[in-house]
Amino acid sequence: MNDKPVEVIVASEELKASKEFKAKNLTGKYPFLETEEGNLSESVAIAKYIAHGHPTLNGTNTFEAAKVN
Ligand SMILES: N[C@@H](CCC(=O)N[C@@H](CS)C(=O)NCC(=O)O)C(=O)O
Repeated sequence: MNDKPVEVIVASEELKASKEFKAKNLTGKYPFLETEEGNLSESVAIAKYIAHGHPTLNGTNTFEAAKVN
């Protein structure tokens, strides 16, 4: 994930109302992340996905990792 570009889209009401977007984002809530592996919702799941494998975002030891969680 660290070396992949991220495109941030602030969804307009028109985009949110589109059939294509509703099919991707079943909950209709934000944040929402599209990845090559599939789509994710829930902010904590998205944050953990982004932080996975990063040298410091998940903390540098078990205690820090617990604080992040
Ligand atoms: N538990 C979800 C809550 C997501 C949520 O309620 N997001 C709000 C915005 S903060 C939302 O999408 N509301 C509907 C909308 O904006 O159309 C998470 O942590 O991601």
